[in-house]
Amino acid sequence: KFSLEGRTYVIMGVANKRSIAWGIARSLHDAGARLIFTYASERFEKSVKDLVDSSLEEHNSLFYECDVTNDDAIDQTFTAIKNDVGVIHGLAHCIAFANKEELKGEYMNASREGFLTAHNISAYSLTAVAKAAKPLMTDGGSIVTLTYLGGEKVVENYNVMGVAKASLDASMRYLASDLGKYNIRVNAISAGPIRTLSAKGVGDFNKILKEIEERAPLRRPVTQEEVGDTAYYLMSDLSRGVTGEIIHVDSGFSIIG
Ligand code: 0WD
Repeated sequence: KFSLEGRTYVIMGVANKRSIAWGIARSLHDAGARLIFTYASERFEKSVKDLVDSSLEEHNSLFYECDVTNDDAIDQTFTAIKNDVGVIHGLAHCIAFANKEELKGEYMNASREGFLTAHNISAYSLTAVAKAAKPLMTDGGSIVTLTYLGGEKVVENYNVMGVAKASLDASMRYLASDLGKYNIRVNAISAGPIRTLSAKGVGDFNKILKEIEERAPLRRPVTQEEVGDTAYYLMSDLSRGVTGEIIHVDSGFSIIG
């Protein structure tokens, strides 16, 4: 139930060693999984490969470019993965983007273009990659996406990204409904705030972290490793009865009113 040996997982969204996707990669690697990394553009290729080579012992990882705004790129990536490994057992979708100017002030000022960009990259991409990954999950599978409290409640400055996360959460449930008959599960992890490249774009991020230290039941922020271990649970057979669920890995902050 615990080992992921003999299994292959696609990890989308490692930008650097602070990325939540990287915490997931390490947990799955430690459990014996083979990993496939995708990155948004050539710009990230060397840094992702160097990070994997220098940090993961005895890995036989594969690497592919995949810009999730491009349907052809998604098709090409999953066709290449199918040709190279055949079957995959899961996919971690750790991708989001909104223009920085949308992540401060009032939500009402969201531009049409900013709204569409955030939804395109942060929400629609899950549906597009789930569809492309399905034919490779012939032994069943587990798809995990990363969401945030800002999709359930109003979080200051999160604005259009919160609305995109609400769309992501709903997409996750509809996909869980579609894919359950193929024994493919789809779940989300709602992570507490973690200082990453993406988090830098959110206005007053320090204030958000401080509030966690003061008010979250565990009185501390969560780490990439903690999110990684929950992803490991969701990828493993331990969670075989769980689908369409949002698991909060947030020091309990979401229960506080
Ligand atoms: O506090 C936080 N950091 C939280 C993050 C709290 C709760 C949730 N999350 C979510 C984010 O919204 C996102 O969905 O976790 C996910 C991962 O975010 P992260 O680890 O905080 O951020 P970062 O390290 O910047 O990774 C974001 C990835 C990058 O990776 P790659 O190597 O693939 O480029 O999203 C990528 C971004 O470049 N990305 C894209 N990937 C493919 N196609 C695209 C794109 N068009 N745009 C952005």
